[in-house]
Amino acid sequence: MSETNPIWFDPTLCLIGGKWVPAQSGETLPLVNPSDGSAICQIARGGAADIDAAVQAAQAAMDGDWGRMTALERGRIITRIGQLVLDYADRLAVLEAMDVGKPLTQARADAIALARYCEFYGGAADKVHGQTIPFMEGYTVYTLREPHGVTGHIVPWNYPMQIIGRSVGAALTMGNAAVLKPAEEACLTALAFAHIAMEAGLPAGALNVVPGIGAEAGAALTAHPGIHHISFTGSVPTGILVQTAAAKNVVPVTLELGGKSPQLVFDDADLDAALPFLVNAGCQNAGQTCSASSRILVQRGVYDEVKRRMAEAYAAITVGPAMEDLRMGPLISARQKEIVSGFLAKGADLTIAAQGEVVGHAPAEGAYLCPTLFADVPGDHALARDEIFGPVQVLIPFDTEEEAVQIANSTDYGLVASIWSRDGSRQMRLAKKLHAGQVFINNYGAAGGVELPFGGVGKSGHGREKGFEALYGFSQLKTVAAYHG
Ligand code: TXE
Repeated sequence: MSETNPIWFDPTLCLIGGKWVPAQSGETLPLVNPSDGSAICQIARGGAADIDAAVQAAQAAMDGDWGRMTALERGRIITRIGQLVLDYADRLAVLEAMDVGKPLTQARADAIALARYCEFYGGAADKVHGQTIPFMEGYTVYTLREPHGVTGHIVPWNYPMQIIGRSVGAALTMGNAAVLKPAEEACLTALAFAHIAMEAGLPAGALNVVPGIGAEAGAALTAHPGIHHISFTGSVPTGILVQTAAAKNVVPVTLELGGKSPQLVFDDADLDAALPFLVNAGCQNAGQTCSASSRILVQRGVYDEVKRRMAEAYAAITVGPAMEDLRMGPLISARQKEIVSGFLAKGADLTIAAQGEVVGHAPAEGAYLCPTLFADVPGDHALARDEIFGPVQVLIPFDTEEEAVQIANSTDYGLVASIWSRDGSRQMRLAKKLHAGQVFINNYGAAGGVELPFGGVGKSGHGREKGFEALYGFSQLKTVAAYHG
């Protein structure tokens, strides 16, 4: 690699059993920079044979040194990976910005979050305890938390570092050996993370990385009989394919499938506090966030003011190349721009309250789109129900608390929700009523909080990641009943 090339490793290789090797087919895929449409580099086009080799290498690690390590030793390695990620944070941020198109500051925040996952999980490794259970006379009964074995991780392109941290980090912490299939659109930081993990002393085979196309490497991973748990983050249709393939091997899955997360703003809300969260939760990462808040439900008494202030904020948003570190970068790809543009066309009958601006010098080949705020949107409109996964938010007016809950709960999804109100009773009441895996009160945490259990209900998926719940999810409970008289 040349000195000016920010990629400090060979991106065309897979990591299998501690060795960096090309795909067995010898084939590669292009990685495209969404800021200008240019080719970044080639990556391996892994296939079923590479996945099979990776699963075997992972199983060998489970049967070898990695499988014999104590929780304390594993925790030290994961913590050391986190420390190295901090050392590499600036370089990781450049890779993520280039690959995903997210502004440099957001990419750096993702690198810090990756480190934070490693710190949190690493520190927790020896604190996941079993129970002793009172039982019949003459017995001692206790539980053990054991790894599943070989875990498969299919990661999307929107937050590669964060999702690898929360999923692979937790799996390794609990002593599983992981096979990671990053997204074909963005996988530089997955490869970088693997290099860093090896540098930190992770034993060979504990982490294996096979880039490739979803229908090839991804499908091979989910169907492989040597996999004992699958963690998937992505779309609903692909999640269904993953769960179906896993069911054939009776393998547990964690699915995180996005959402249509609402923020409920009541007349008594502190609007000064709410405004930045209302806008940012829709615009962060150009709206390509599983927990993006794409629906803003506002009570009539403050509706006009919220609309006016959000419109002002939108008009000030500038969109441009990731390296310029503006408020927003391009979407991940021309394909994603097409998907989001399709939704914008469906909104032709709606009122646009405001749009941001793509800077004039943004390359025409980049996947840029103006962020758009729609006003007065009926709760049953396609733009108010479907996940758009782009910089689009809808404002929906409501009159009563009951109506707000009904609209909030009316989509197929249930990932995150927030309540903006000073009324404590209402906060508690609605926290229970809202269909969501996470409810924020007077704040909103899109993709934040490594300590906070995270996951959805309904079509947002099932299983919980982050926090100690992730460690429970990446382990299985064994009950030991000893009779000693
Ligand atoms: O998702 P896919 P795509 C949603 C979002 C977006 C839409 C399409 O609405 O517009 O999905 O994005 C791998 N077996 N989200 O096409 O197909 C693929 O290689 C196994 C929400 O990128 O779900 C990639 O690694 N794996 C979401 C990963 O699945 C397969 C994040 C995600 O791709 C596979 C991303 C198969 N048959 C998109 N096909 C979120 N929850 O944050 C693909 N893959």
